[in-house]
Amino acid sequence: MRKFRHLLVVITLILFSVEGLNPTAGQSPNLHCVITVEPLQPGQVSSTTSNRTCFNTVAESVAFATNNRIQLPATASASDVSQALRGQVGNRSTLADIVIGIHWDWTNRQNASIVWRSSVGCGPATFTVNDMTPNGWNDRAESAEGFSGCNHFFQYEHINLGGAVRDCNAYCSDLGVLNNQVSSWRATS
Ligand SMILES: [Ca+2]
Ligand SMILES: [Ca+2]
Repeated sequence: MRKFRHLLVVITLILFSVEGLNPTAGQSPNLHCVITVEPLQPGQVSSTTSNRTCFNTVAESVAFATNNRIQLPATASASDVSQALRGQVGNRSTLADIVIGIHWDWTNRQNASIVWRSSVGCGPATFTVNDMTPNGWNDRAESAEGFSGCNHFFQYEHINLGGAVRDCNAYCSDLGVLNNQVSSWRATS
């Protein structure tokens, strides 16, 4: 029994020390995540998505998302980020480093975010994520922005592009009745 207790203590210490590696642990860490999304292929109902990689600041998440093409100070605001992304060059890359859209937890690009990136922008490609639950973003977004030719960033109330829909065009500062309701999305040129 004592051995088990020791084991538990060791496991707990390991978990705490991993958390302790995070320099800003305790200050809402890892709020800003990046997911790679593949272009929708013929016959697919949803794009293939990667696991999330998360950071403490949106400057870090965007640097990661763009393979360091866009590097901003840690204090960069969400609108600084948006402006930098609007100026990103090209819409096709050998790397999955093109940001195609961002969802924000609150209105006006505030609080946590999820950055969607790919190797190509909209036009050459379209994107559909038919269920945001595995990405941790079901019924969460309150603002949304499309980039890289994704001029129609559709937000849907339910999974599988169901229920009410809103086309954000380039940007929805406030998803209105769809606040904390969005469960799937589609991006096209
Ligand atoms: Ca929210
Ligand atoms: Ca929903």
